[in-house]
Amino acid sequence: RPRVLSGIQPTADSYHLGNYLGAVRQWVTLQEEHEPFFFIADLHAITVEQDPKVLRERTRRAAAQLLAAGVDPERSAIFVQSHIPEHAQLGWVMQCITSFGEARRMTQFKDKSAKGGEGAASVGLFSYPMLMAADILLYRPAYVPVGEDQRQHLELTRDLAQRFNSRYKKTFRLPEPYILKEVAKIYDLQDPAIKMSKSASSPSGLIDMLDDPKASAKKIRSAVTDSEMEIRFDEESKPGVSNLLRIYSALTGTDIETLVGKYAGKGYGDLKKDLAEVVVDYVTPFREKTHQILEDRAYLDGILAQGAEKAGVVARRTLADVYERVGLVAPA
Ligand code: AQP
Repeated sequence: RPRVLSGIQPTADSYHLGNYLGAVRQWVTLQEEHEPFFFIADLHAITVEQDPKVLRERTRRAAAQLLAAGVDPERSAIFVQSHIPEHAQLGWVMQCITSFGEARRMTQFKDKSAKGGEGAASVGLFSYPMLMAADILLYRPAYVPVGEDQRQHLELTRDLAQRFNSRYKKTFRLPEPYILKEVAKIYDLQDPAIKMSKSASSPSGLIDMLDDPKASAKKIRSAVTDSEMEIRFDEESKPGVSNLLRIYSALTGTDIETLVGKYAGKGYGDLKKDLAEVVVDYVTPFREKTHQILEDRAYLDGILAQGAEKAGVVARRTLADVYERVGLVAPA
């Protein structure tokens, strides 16, 4: 079975709808036919300052949400990135084969460092894509399910894999991005020109999966649309309505065309009211399940230990190959 690998950062109390639809939901379907490795990216989280107590709590919450979403620990290795030291170790090797210029071209760094100025951003934030390349290449996966915003990092990962393979010896498999067009980018409800994001969205632009469902319903009902009346899918001129249709379609499995037909002659209010109900029905059991899982910390930590054991075997083997190929002397 081909391997899949993906990660998510524990940088919020809850996943938002973009993380969930753009990434995590694909993890659940992919685990059926693949050998999956899914991790909580706590080392990535500390590229910006974190409260240690909150980070620990969020790491467990992130894992609990994966289980609540349907990631099955019997099929998938679910683990915490920092439990596998090879991520940081291979990350260093990746930094050493990346040029400063190509790291500089990463748009996420430009965006994330724009606020405080490049000089204030951490070196870790700058080298984040090289750690991400290591996260991926360690497991030699065939596919990496992510949202559209990660495409550039994945291209860098492929470039680095290729560079390493040709400079030393074929070591890495070139991973393919697995990006579902329909949900690759879920937009902010208040500003449909930007992606739904924990750092850039206002609270009313973002649906948290663990938020009070009533609050989420309200956010859907007050989503920004446009001054026309007609419900149709047109991302250029109707980004707000198109975003709502995408979310509606993804949560119900109804295609957008059918939805447009269903709402012919109806108003934005009808669409929003119905979608608000769909969202409530979707997040309510997810939220309950997550809280239930969080109550049994021993169970959760046990799953993370089991995942780390599985991941560690693969990661150690890859790193040993890499160190040997680079010319590092193995300890006697
Ligand atoms: N709006 C989105 N639509 C579709 N997919 C998305 N992802 C994030 N936002 C959207 C995907 O979610 C996965 C996990 O993301 P992450 O935890 O690594 O954080 P991120 O990519 O940095 O996204 P956030 O949550 O918006 O955080 P900030 O605001 O810090 O950038 C990834 O696969 C991502 O593509």
